[in-house]
Amino acid sequence: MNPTITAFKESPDKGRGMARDMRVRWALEEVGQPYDVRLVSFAEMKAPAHMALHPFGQIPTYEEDDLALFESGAIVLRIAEIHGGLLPADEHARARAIAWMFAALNSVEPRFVEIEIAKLLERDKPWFDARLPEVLARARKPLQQLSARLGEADWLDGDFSAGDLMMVGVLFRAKSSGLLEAHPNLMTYLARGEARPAFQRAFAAQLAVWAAASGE
Ligand code: GTB
Repeated sequence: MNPTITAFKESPDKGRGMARDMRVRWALEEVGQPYDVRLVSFAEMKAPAHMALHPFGQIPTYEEDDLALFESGAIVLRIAEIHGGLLPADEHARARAIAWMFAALNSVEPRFVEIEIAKLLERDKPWFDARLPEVLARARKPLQQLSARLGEADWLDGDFSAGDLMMVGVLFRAKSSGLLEAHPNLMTYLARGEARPAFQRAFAAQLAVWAAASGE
């Protein structure tokens, strides 16, 4: 049986691929695992059936036989562990690829989520204009460091891995911040990830959901 993931019935990003089902779809596409998608509304996400799968009432979730998972990082790791192609065979290289997954999720993504939250929810606060530069500065730092580490390499540590999938997934969401342009090597790295056929298939699949829902 195919695994089933959940995604927004109507994504607020209108199919721009910003929601975190995108990285799960991408991982499934990279390993060639067909999957089913259950689309959920915001109300359905908070209803008991979905809350039993996801304690925070969010997407994505992942069901494979009697295993149910939440958290995009844990889901991508599971996919990478049971299929070939996303984690190196060498034990140390594998551990390093997993470290890059954690780095993407813990050291880079939160800084950009902070920017999104500030712009979305704090614009009307009297301190917004003073705070935003601080928030942006905090996001610039890990980008500088990531750029320095990547250098002119194609991928973060040898061949493309789940670490790159997660990092590119995070940078893809960070594009709208306008902070990536300062680092041409990160822009190239991002473009290299986006050009992968599996990324393209994942993107098209999530866009098709929006197109069907909106009639666009
Ligand atoms: N840490 C979790 C993970 O990595 O899986 C975070 C999951 C999460 O944030 N899910 C969001 C969600 O379900 C969707 S991805 N939100 C609904 C809710 O909390 O009620 C975050 C997201 C949502 C929308 C946009 N957008 O429209 O641009 C971008 C990103």
